[in-house]
This record gives sequence, structure tokens and C-alpha cells, in this order.
Amino acid sequence: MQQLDNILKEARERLDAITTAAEAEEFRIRFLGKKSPLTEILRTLGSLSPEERKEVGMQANKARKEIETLFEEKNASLKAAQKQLLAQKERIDVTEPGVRHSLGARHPLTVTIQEISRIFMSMGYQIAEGPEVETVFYNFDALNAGPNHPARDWTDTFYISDDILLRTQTSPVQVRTLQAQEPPIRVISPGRCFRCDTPDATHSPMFHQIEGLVVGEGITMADLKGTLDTFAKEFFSKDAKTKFRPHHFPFTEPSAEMDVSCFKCGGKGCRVCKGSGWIEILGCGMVHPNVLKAGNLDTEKYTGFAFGMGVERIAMLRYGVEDIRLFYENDMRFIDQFK
Ligand code: 2NL
Repeated sequence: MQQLDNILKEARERLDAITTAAEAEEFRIRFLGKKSPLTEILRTLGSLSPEERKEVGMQANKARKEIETLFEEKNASLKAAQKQLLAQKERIDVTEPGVRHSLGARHPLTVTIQEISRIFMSMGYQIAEGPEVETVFYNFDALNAGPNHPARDWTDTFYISDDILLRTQTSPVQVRTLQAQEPPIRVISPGRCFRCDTPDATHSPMFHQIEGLVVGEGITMADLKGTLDTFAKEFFSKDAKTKFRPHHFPFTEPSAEMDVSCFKCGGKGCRVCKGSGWIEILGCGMVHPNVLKAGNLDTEKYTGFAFGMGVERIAMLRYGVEDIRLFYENDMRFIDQFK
């Protein structure tokens, strides 16, 4: 009986001190488990006299009930406390202001490409795209660049192997179009190009071009001039004037460069046009018969014109960007200005 009293007393004290589920489990094993002192006492009941057995048995069961009840109460209060803690920890303040995400902006090169594309699409052109990793055939041979043409030099071109390279212009896309489609053909090909240039304010080893190609029966230089003059008036201003200067490209004959009257000063001469009143915008010409042949076309039946312009150059002129490298830094303070 004294032992039972001691067990009860100890159990009460221990229960009071319990603060965690692990401690509670430890308690359960120690005071209510198979090897608890209480179980031990119940097991020795057989060695007692019938009166003692009755008395001790009753008291032992009473003690066990009390410990069980106290234990369950403790467990319940532990659970409640834990729930409270969790609720506190995971509390959400629905009145707290949200996190503002800043809106991105289209990149100025994307804006320029989309605007130029839109103008030509409105004239019935289709957009053609092609691989940036090209063959020497599509990048040079098919474009009438002779075997010793300086553009082929490995110091100017990123070669991947003897006959694979990073395209130096988007013309290979146009050659592929010539092979794949029957005239009449009207396509523009915007895309990335690569040349071995040391970066500076006006050079980047990766840059963008838009080329255009028109092939059909009876296409003349007058079509070229009318188309590109219309483009200049749409893109720069309806008052823009154009002029064509003779030039040389291997893939066109005759070839020309087109200047547009300065959109800043209107032709009087300023810093943008370096005092001349004119700004060089693109290169163009009548497609060389050798290029048409590379596209398996009958040069007696078909003629065409082509042009190419540098997207960075046009975007720099238009937005007054003084260093080409700004386009590639992805600094939102720069890009946000074109929203
Ligand atoms: C420039 C000059 C040019 C072409 C690109 C071309 C394409 C084919 C056939 C003939 Cl498939 N020509 N492209 C023609 C003339 C000029 O680009 O200064 N680009 C930045």
C-alpha cells in the first residue's frame, strides 16, 4: 500500500513536469506499460492472503485508473497547446499589402524587329526563319561569295568545323526559301547573326539582321526602289526621302545602299546624320543570277531584289542609343525606357 502511494505521488509529479509528446510517451511506458511498478504489484497479488489481495487489488486498480485519467488529460492539453502553437506560427495576416511585381518591357530590339516585320507583312511578305548554325554552302557558296572571298576568312567568321559555321547574315534562310518555294516569293527573315568582332560601341559578335527577298516574273529595280521608299516613309516618317548609292555585294548585281533623310533634323544636318542630312539604312540590289541558280530557279524566267539591314544600327539611330552593348546587358533601367 505504501508502494502504491509512492507510485501515485511520483506519477503526479512527473506528469506535471511533462511538456512534450516524447516525454508523455516515456511516461506511458514507465507508469502504464507492461514493466511498470504497478503491473509488477498486480502480478504479485497471488502471493497475498485473500483479504490483502482484495484490498491491494482494489487500490492498485484505483491508482491505475487515476494515472490513466491524469495521463489522458495531460495528452489532451499537450495536443491543444501544440495546435495553438501551430496556429500562431502559420497565422496569415490577410490585411497585409501584397508584393508588387514590376512589369517587364519588350526589348528595344524586339520592338524594332516587330515594327519592321509588321510593315513588310502589310505588303504581303511572309516571315521566314532558319538555323543559326549553318553550312558553308548556304552562308557563302550559294550567295556567290567566291572561294577566296574575304568574308570567308576564319578571322571574321565563327567556324564550328570546315563546313559548319554560325551564320554571318540571315541570307541562308532566303536561299533555303528559294529552294523550298516556287515564285512568286516575298519573304523577310529577321534573326541573330554572328561575326568575329571585338566588342566596342558599334560592334558586337552577336547582332540582328532583317533581310528581305522578292522573286518573281518581271521584278525590276523600280520595284526595289518603290518598296524600300515606302518602307522608309512608314518606318521613319511620311516626309522621309530616300536615295540610292551604288555599292557592291557578291549576292546582288547591281547593288546599292539606301540613305534616308535625317529624321532628327529633316535633312539640314545635325549630330545624328553627322552634318550630311542623310543616314545610311540598308544594303540592297537585284539578286545575282548565280544565287537564283543556287535556288534551282530559271534565270531567264525569274528576277528578284533583296535587301538587308542591321537591327541594332536602326534601333540605335531611332532611340538615340550610343553604345550597342547596352542592348545585351538586360539592365531593366535601360529596357524600361522603351515601354
Ligand atoms: C547589308 C546588306 C544585303 C542581301 C543582303 C540577299 C539575299 C539573297 C540574295 C541576294 Cl538570298 N541578296 N541579301 C542583299 C543585299 C544586301 O544586306 O548591309 N546588310 C546589313
